[in-house]
Parts: sequence; C-alpha cells; structure tokens
Amino acid sequence: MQEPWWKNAIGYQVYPRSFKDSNGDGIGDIKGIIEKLPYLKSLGIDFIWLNPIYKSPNVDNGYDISDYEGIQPEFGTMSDFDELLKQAHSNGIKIILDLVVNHTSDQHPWFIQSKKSKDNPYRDYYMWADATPDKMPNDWTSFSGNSTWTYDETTKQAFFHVFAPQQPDLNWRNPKMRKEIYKMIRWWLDLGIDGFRMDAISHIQKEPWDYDPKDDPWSAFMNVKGIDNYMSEMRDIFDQYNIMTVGEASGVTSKQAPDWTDPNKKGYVNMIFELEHNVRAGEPGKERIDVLGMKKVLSRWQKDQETSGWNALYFENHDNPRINTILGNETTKSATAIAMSYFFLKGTPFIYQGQELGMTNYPFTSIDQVDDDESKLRYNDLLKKGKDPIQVLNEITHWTRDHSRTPMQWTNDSKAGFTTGSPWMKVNPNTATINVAVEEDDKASVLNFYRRMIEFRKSELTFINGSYIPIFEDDKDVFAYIRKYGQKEFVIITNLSKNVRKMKLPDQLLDKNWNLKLSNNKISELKDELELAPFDGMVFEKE
Ligand code: TEU
Ligand code: CA
Repeated sequence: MQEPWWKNAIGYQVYPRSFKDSNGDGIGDIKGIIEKLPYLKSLGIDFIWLNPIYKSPNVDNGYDISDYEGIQPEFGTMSDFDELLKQAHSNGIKIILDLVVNHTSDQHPWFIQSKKSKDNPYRDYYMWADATPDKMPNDWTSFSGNSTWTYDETTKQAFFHVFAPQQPDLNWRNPKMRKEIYKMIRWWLDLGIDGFRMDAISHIQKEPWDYDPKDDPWSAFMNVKGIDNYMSEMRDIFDQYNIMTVGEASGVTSKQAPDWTDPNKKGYVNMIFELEHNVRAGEPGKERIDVLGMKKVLSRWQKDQETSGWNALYFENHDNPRINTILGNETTKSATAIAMSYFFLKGTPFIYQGQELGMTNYPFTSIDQVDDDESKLRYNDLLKKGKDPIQVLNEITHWTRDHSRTPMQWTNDSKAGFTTGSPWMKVNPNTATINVAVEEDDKASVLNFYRRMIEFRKSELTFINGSYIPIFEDDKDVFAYIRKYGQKEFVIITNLSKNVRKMKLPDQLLDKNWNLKLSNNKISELKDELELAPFDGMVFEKE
C-alpha cells in the first residue's frame, strides 16, 4: 500500500510575524515568506505550517480571529496568499494553515451580534450563563489563571472563555454554528491548501456548568465526552481531500491517541501534537528540561502509537522557549545533538523557524520587554497573589512565549536582516554569530547539519516503518534508541547533558558491525565501551 505523503515529510513552522518583513514596517509578512521559499527548499522541508494569517485584533498574535476568510492586512492580501500557495507548490512545498475554531476574537461579527441581546440569532454561537459582577456561573479557571467567565453589562450574563476574555469560546453544541465553521473549512480546502494544524482542538467540548474540576482545574474542557461528534464531522470533510491534519490535542492521552489518529479507528486527524513532553511552565530553579522524564513521555507515545496511529514530533514551537537554551547549552554541539535525538523517532518531524540555526532564548531583564499577552496576564495574576516580584519576573521571563517570537536571524546585521525598519519584537543580539548567512558558509554549522540530517532521514524508509526500541532507558542524560525494520537496523545515541558519559553497549548492539551515518563529533566507531563527550550525538547503521 502506498504510504500517505505526510509520513515521509518534514514540516517547518513559520511564525509569519517574525519570519521576514518585505516592506519595512517591522512586521513579517506573506511576501517575506515568498522571498524565502528558496531557502526553505534548500533546507529540504516538504511542508510549511503557517501560524494564523487571518484578520485579527492581535490580542493573542492572530489566535483571536475576527474574519476567517480575510488576511491580516499587516501580512498582505488574499492575492499575496494565492501567490504564496502557487510558488510554494511549484517548489514542491505544501502549505498547512492554523485552524482556530475553539474560539474567535471578541471583535468577530458573530460575537458582536451575540453580545447584543439574549434573543439575537447569534446568541448561541457562544456560551452565556446568568451571573452578577461578583458571582460567576462557576469557579472554573482558564489557561491564563483567571476565571473562564467574563461578565457583560448589556445582558447581565457572563460569557465563557478558556483563554483570554478577548477570545470567547464558540458553542460547539450549536449545529448552526458548526455548519458555518465547516463551510469555512471547505472554503480554504477548495482554495488548494494542504491541510490544517488544529488549534486547541481538544477543548471544543465542555463539561456541564455544574461539573466540579476538583484538583485538575482544566479537566472541564480537556477532551470531554461528546467531542467525538464534532471531530467525526470534521474528519468526514477532511477525508474528501488529499491533505494532512495535525491536532493540538492536550488532554488526549497516549493510550487514547491511536483512536484519534488511526484511520482504521476513529481517525479524526492524521497525527496530534501532545503537550506532555514539552513542559513549559517550569518552576523557578528547574530551568532545564528533565531528560529522563522527557524520554519516558516520548517513549510511551512511541510505544502506544507503534502499530496504530502516528506521532507528530517536535521540540519547539511558538509557545515554547528555545530548546537549545532549555535543554542544550546554546552551542552548535547541543543544537545538533538535540536535533538527532527526536528526528529519528517514528512520526512526522516538525522544525520551528530558527531551530535549524540553533537560535536561543532572548535575555529578557524586565517585564516591559515582554509582548506576550499570556505572560503579562500570568505576571499580574502572580503579583496579585502576593508572590515576590523578582521571583515572578524570573519565572515569566524564563518561560515567556516571546523567546520563540523574536525575529528570524537571517544576517549579522543588528536587525538580523529581518527588516529594514524597526522590528516589532526585539532582535536577539546573538544574531551577530547565529544567522543564516554565516551558517550557509560554514560546513560545520547547525544549519548545514540540519540539511544533511533531513536528506538522510528522508532517504531511509526504516525511519517511517521501523519499530522503536529504547536503550539506556533509565539513564538521566543519554537518549538513545534503535529503529529496526526487517534486516535494517539503525541506532541513535545522543548525550543530552554536559556530563562526560561512559556507556557500556547493551547486548543487542554487540557482535554486529556498525557504520557511522551522521554525527556531530569525532567518534567514528561503535565500540563496546563508548565514551560520550557533552552533547555528542550520532546515528549508526548495521552493516
Ligand atoms: O495553544 C493552546 C494551548 O497551549 C492549550 O491548548 C493547552 O492545552 C493549554 O495551554 C494547557 O497546556 C494554542 C496556540 O498554540 C497558542 O499560541 C494560542 O495562544 C492558544 O492556542 C489560543 O488560541
Ligand atoms: Ca511587513
């Protein structure tokens, strides 16, 4: 059977606002992406996931949509988008868009109507309940730490939102609302896009308002019973197109995942982004990702979807700090070891813009430098709870989503070659050394390593179908595994730490000859006793 195209594809996530500015207003745009298609082609990626490009008041950088079928003017026009799609396709690159249907902007015409009166035809497009200014319908907590309810004076009721108050949740129980969303979905698919990344999709169903979340404050809207109906309806549309879909589905467990991603089961989507391995909200003091914990989560997802379903593989996205800072030590060495550690797992790998350069966190020193709405909400909330301001600042600046949203570093210019104007978000000063131009010319750069790694990954079908066998499973520094299919066998070994590690190879690797395929260090043979320097990484193939 022919495998679907997305199984041997590499994804690249573009955050349009920060990718490339073509007209000097300091904001990245669609024409900027078109300009950089040759770069993306040279990297070897197969599809782009674009963060929201729709009309939006921009409270949550495009995740608050006021017109699903209009392009954000700062980003360009619909004809720019058509051009992007055309040129991407002629370069062999597919485009998937963000589908944000858990909520809209409070400036969406539906919500403006809905707010007007209790009998407005759009009232039930959203969720309203009786309240007073100081008594909300229940005491559920939203993702930003505040109430999920905002009181509205006009009708003396409150509306429901799991994110910011400017992002009211759509009422998926309303079939009329769903019909309009499905029409919009078809509209984009008919335009020829290649699929969707479905934002916050596991939250579209909520428990009844009298549900008690107990000690799990978000359980009231995480993969709640009844979501099946809506997901199946969308699947039935997707099935009519040759596209790929990836659901951002926190709350769907690894055991439940095959149900979501296996076409022989419910198969709502082709793959899901799990959020378990990528722990964003670290406590102060716990700055580094715990390698052992992360390995356990990733291994569990590999196993639970080994024979049924499919994984989406990623370390970075626009919601997380830079992996080369929180897992690596901001070196070429760590960036490349980290890359190898996840790229050969079973699933479709995603790269977030700048990750392929080894970009790092931004050195924030004050809350005024922070743009992210979620970070500011949390900052104020923690201050209100009486926490120490310095500690709060530390926590927020360590984890703010802004780290990943600083401009893409194209050159060593102070504006990173991102814009000729004043960039909307500060450029990381290390663009002096970490940038595309410098790395193009350096054979040993992170960028050129990614190129080799992508080419190799795609040339070897074992990485699609092979089984996953973890080794050194309980080791706190070394992430290593075997991929095996028939006679073919590969072993991936990465030291994700600053420690020198002496490893004794497990029996299953002994008495075989191993050829080096990819490496970021001087080791050329797989010996029975292996000494790994900090952030060594390599891939061997059995002879
Ligand atoms: O993020 C949503 C998201 O991270 C939640 O779904 C998650 O389940 C929750 O925080 C618990 O960990 C997406 C986008 O990626 C983000 O940028 C948006 O701000 C958000 O949705 C709202 O649209
Ligand atoms: Ca611009």
